[in-house]
Amino acid sequence: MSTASQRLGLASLGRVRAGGVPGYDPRAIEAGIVHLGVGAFFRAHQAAYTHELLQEGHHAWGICGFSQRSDTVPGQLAPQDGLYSLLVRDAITAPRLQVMGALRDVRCAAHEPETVVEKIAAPSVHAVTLTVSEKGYRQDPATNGLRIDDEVAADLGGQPPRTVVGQLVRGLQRRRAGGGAPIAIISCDNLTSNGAMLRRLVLDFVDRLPATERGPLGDWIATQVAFPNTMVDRIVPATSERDRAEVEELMGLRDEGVVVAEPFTQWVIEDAFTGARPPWELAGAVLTDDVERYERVKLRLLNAAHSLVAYLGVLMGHDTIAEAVADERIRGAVLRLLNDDQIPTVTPPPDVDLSSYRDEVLHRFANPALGHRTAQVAMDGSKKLPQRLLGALRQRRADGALPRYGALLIAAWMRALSAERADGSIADVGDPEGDTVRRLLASARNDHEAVRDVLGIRSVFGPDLSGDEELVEAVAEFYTALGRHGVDGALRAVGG
Ligand code: CS2
Repeated sequence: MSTASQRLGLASLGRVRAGGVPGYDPRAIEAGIVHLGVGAFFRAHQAAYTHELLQEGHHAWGICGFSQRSDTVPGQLAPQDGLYSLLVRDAITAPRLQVMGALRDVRCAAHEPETVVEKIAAPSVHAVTLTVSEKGYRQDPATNGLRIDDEVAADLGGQPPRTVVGQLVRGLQRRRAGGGAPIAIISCDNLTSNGAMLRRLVLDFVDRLPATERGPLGDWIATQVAFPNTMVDRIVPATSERDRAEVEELMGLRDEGVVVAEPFTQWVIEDAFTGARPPWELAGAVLTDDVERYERVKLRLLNAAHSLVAYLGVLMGHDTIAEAVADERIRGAVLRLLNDDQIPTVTPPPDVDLSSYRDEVLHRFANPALGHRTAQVAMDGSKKLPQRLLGALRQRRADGALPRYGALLIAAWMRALSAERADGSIADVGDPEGDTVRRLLASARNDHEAVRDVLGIRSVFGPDLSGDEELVEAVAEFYTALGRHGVDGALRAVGG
């Protein structure tokens, strides 16, 4: 039996056997960035861009990162002095390994709400980046404003903040009181106009504060705080124990914080800052006035296709995205979704050719080395579909078209939430609306009624879609076909 390897950390960095190590001294960098949501995507994306800046000598741009509720990532990285490795995998070349040193401090916001506020207020900090997932923002889709649930109400009442928007506002409030240096708040989640949306939620929170507390905070935020829109792209599967073992083998050190990613990476950031900003363009990020068109292309092509591959894959028993997209039936359906229903709704930026983009997306999904699980992409569909599918679907309906593959995607999501496996257990597709959907499905008298009821969930489908009889019919037809004849039967029905 081999003895346990030594843990990755500053003291053991010199012993890294294979892979790159930081060309800078992580102890000597300053944390000019605060990040909320230190999951795998952030560590393989924004932190990797920031690592490149540090390699170039821009030492003011280290990151102080916070998880929201979970101790897992702080528990993995604190004993490693914030160091972790990024393993880039593709089908052809050997995996590439790089130790990242950009994350200088990793904490859990739930345990240290005061530290989050203090860091956002610190004059040495110029940017707050966020990857808190679609549901982390607590947007009310009926109003596009903040959803005032119990936790938001408690944050408004002045408790140490537990919600993302509460943390931002309390941090900004203190920052203004302490001199008011400008700052950028940069959402890096897959949401339409993510910056504008977050700005609105922040101002909504401020508006609800008692007048004595609010003072001129809203005006200051409106002029001094930038909320650039961004488009982020890199496929980052959840890390498995096998990945950690492989890194240990390659590196000769144990790294609990390994993240795995594909080679492709893209970051488009709206060039709308009010103060100093990290020069991420040196690491390949694109700064532009026109993020929206990039973001539309990405959400409506890559993310929508991903969801269809994931739900059909879950229903057909394909464990990974690569396996699912290698199935000609799924691949064919995805191409139809993109060509018929999604591509007609986007106007690409001048440097993007939609057919090449589509083909590249399918090629990226096919990367067999990633082990990206269908169940991971299938998660939280009720929060994802409005962003990636329903906007395009509404646009097609307004043009008089019936997006059949879009309807199939809704039907497949509904089936996946209630899908029985061979052993009779329910497939484990996590979704905040999962219980509601299952309840509605169980109480409906027939599939048509079931679909109408589910499309009546306003927080997902808005006030309009359940009244769209033609759409309800199409979703119901495919939902029935999925239940009776499986994916093959449904694909026959969709194909007409
Ligand atoms: C995926 C995304 O899990 C999902 O819903 O569609 O996380 C996708 O991998 C990224 O957006 C790629 O940039």
